[in-house]
Amino acid sequence: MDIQTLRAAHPDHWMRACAIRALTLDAVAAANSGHSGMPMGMADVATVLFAQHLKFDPTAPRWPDRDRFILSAGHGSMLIYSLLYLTGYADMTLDQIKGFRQWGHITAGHPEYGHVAGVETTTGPLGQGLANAVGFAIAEESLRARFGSKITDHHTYVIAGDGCLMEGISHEAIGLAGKLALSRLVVLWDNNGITIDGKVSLSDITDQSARFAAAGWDVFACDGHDPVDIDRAIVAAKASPRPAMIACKTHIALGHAAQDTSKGHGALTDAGQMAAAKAAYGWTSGPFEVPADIKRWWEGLGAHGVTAQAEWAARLAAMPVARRAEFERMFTGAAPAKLAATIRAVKKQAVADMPKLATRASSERVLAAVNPVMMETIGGSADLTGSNNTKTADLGVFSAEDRNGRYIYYGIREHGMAAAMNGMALHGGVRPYGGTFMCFTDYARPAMRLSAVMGIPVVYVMSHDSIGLGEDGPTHQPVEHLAISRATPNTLVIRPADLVETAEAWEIALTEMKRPTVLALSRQNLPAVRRVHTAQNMVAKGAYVLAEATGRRHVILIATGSEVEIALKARDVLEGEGIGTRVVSMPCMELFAARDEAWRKRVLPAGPVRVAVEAGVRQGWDRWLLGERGREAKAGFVGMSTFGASAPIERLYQEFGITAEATVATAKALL
Ligand SMILES: Cc1ncc(C[n+]2csc(CCOP(=O)(O)OP(=O)(O)O)c2C)c(N)n1
Ligand SMILES: [Mg+2]
Repeated sequence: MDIQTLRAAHPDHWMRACAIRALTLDAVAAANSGHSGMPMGMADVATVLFAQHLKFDPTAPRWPDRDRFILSAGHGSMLIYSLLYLTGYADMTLDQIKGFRQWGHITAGHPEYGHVAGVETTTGPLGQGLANAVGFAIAEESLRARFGSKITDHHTYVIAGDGCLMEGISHEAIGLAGKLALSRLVVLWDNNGITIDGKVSLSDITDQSARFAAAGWDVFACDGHDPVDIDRAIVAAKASPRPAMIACKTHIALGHAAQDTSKGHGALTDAGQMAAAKAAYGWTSGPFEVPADIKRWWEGLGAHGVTAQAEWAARLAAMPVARRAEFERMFTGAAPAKLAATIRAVKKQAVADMPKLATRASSERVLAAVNPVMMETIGGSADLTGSNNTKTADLGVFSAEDRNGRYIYYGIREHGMAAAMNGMALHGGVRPYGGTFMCFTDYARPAMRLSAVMGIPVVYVMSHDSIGLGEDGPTHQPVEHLAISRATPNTLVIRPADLVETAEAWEIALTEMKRPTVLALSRQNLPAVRRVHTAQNMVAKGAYVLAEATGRRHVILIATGSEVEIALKARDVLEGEGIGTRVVSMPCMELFAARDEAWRKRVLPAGPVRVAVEAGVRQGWDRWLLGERGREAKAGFVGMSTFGASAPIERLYQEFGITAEATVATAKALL
């Protein structure tokens, strides 16, 4: 690659793009860590995108109708930090650039949502950003259909690297986007042929363009260092009626001694080589210095956005008051006022009917009441709609033909579904929930973890939550999955026992603003255990006394979900033998832990024998069994310590010893 030819062909563009390259070199050198090559290689593409296409307003970074720019190749974080600094996002000061990757700075190693406006999603785990973008584009289509293009009319641009495209999640994301014909989605592939281990050809010979085309995308290509060619490709990609991928042929670490090698991927800190690269660029400014005329040009780019934002705000203001209020509410993420009354009505009816229902079916009943009053919900399932009970009659199906539908057939794409839901939640204005079997949280987990890292309220509807699913056997029976979900910080795991608890669980999930919720739901029918109506949300307390001991309290049985029924039966037996027994329902450990000590002590007083009953592994339970003044000698656990087996449910509970008899025996042995 002849740098001098590039410089001469488009001298102004060249220096503007080199501002990104120089800042990247300086910041990575100062941090003595990071990734220089990707921003240096994609600087031209990013410059053209920001200058000629991206609709953004640095003074209103949360403007709902901005274009979304997603750096899926998150290791190249200095690319987005440079862009935000250059265009004048207030938070992205030069000090932040200088403090790249240091404690207390918003310029984290990989871009993190919430640190700085302009970073739309947390990236770094390769492929996630690309899959998030599918959700962003779905949210845009959905809101445009419902509120019109005067209010919602924007694109989602993604920069993805070879790594993003090699990751399995890309397959799910690309397939989903192709089927849904998400024409506002434009992926700019940093086609540099290099990854960490060496050339891409060491490990991959996929024809990426053919792959995208096969999934229903339009595919374009450009010279990723020629601003005219880049612009031509982006113009074409935007005009295409299908999602578009542009293969941008680039040189990693352009102009550096490490150009076109895997060395160029990482931190380029050699002072001599840095100086040589800058000399080749014609960049004479000192470290972290950007010539005033170049900085001014970058800052001027936002001006179009300022105007567009003001015009948009005027259109919003002109909307009928109620519709406008609804749009604004949906973007705050706050639930509609009607939700509380809707949940209360479901609970009242449940206590009147006392239905024997699987909690997955209870969940469907709740959704049938909630979806009509909460227009922002977008439901879906990874090809288990009938099993997860996620589709209610009113939703309609979101498709290329009907953008008004609010149900998504994600196909067998758990990971892609979870990442798309993250994108939807991040886009704002919609509230996604999606289902699969609890066991396949494993398939969705990298994206579920990112919901938690980012603190976004995605709802995971995970049915078939134990050996209680029966004949499908141990491959489908979750055992460790409750523990894994509970081990994930900033995640609510709720395992309701009946329709009332399920309604309360949904109320929590749909009013939560900063955490994902995992709803663990049973396949098998369960009796109603809440027999008296309370307006209060008892699940929100985490754990509560469901049945009190008569007389002196010798035993406390603590159970969740489908095992609450077993605990209640065990209580009957123990009480019959004169052993006073309390049953505590503990649908959500995280919420219980967050309650004050007084409440926790009231529910779990020190003294009695404690036995937990849950058809999962013990991990996670010891705080409630041994801590808070429990004692080893007085604590027992009835649950799973192996994988399950294939058999009818009754036999499985017998064989694995999760029964009222086993619970009674465990308790008595500890008395
Ligand atoms: C899921 C995941 N696996 C591995 C990594 C570690 N990693 C970071 S960048 C990278 C190579 C990516 O290659 P490419 O996307 O081509 O980036 P380039 O070298 O071109 O900048 C790897 C393996 C990661 N960040 N995420
Ligand atoms: Mg690469």
